[in-house]
Amino acid sequence: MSETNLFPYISEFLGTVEFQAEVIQDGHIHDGWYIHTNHTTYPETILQKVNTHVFTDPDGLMQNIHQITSFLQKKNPSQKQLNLIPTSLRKIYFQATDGSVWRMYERIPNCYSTQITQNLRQVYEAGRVTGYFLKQLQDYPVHSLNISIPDFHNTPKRYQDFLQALSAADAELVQLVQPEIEFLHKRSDHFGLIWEALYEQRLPWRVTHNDTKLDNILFDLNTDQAICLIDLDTIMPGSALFDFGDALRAMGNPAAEDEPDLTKVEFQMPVFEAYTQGYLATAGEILTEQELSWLALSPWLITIEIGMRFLTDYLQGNPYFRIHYPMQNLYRCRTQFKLASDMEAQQYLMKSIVQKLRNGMYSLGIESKQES
Ligand code: GN1
Ligand code: MG
Repeated sequence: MSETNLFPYISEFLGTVEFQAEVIQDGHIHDGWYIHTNHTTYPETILQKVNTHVFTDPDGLMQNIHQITSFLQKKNPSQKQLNLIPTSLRKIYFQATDGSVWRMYERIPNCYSTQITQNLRQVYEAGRVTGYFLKQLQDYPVHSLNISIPDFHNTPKRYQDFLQALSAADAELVQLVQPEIEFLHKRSDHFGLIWEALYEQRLPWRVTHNDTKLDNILFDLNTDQAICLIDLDTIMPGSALFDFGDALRAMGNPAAEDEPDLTKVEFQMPVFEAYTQGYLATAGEILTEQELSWLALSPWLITIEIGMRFLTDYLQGNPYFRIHYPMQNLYRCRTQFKLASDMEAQQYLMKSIVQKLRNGMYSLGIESKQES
């Protein structure tokens, strides 16, 4: 969409302003632009056109974002975070006559996000801010949230979707992905682990972000401290383990998510340690025994789940994740399966790192709550 075509949407939020728009390249789901304007209160903003094929209840989604950001703002007014800019009719989003849904956020100044981990300090910070998010929302009425994407981290359901895509796919494609198919079949008995524990109340329902990869965290340009989580679309009831696992599958990889050369993709144990340390520093005191005991396991399950989603999309002709070249979703899947294999090989070490950090936590007087 060209700049001039954005004017009607921008003016819904900011009135008549002069502006320049810069396309945001890195989201897989929505269209987005940085908007620079001569507006006195909101000179720097982010405009997004919500993908209503993925988010079929945009109103429910926007209510979640509004409620959660307002709640967080009240809890800690000094914490910088994403804030929605209302329309001139005081609505939290704008729905155009063609049905398209638009929203605008204030852009937080002097910060950056990155796709690839630059140092362990940054990783620690990412863990700390994600644990803080969990902790700040521990008394939010979790089941009042709308379900923006049903079954988002329902791994057994994702496996069923994969099997369905497989049975409908071209024989040639199926041939090409034989190793990936086998990889999934071999591990499928374990896919229900977290989801079933949640439903059986062995794990607590929590407000979770559900997309905690590194590029969804803002860092302060001057201090490198993590400021807040962004991309709040998938905030829903879930398990803390979804967020912990998803973060590590993304941060533990020193290469790109679609790196075709798998020798460059290797799960980084120092990243696991630094992230866990940061996460426990904020969330450690509220996690249950069951959550703590699965910290080493959750990155493995979530990594497989997301790899499986990329593979399903590839088999279906890529209707979901935005691609820039035909093989991209298959390459994305392969990096995930490589990371998951590394985690399998290092599961024992991962467990012992969690144990060591937990012992440190106790010695600092931060005790975890027992399972409720
Ligand atoms: C998508 O929107 P984005 O690019 O942050 C996806 C996540 C995946 C991620 C993989 C709503 O996230 O679940 O983990 O791509 N979001 C949705 O990079 O499906
Ligand atoms: Mg997203």
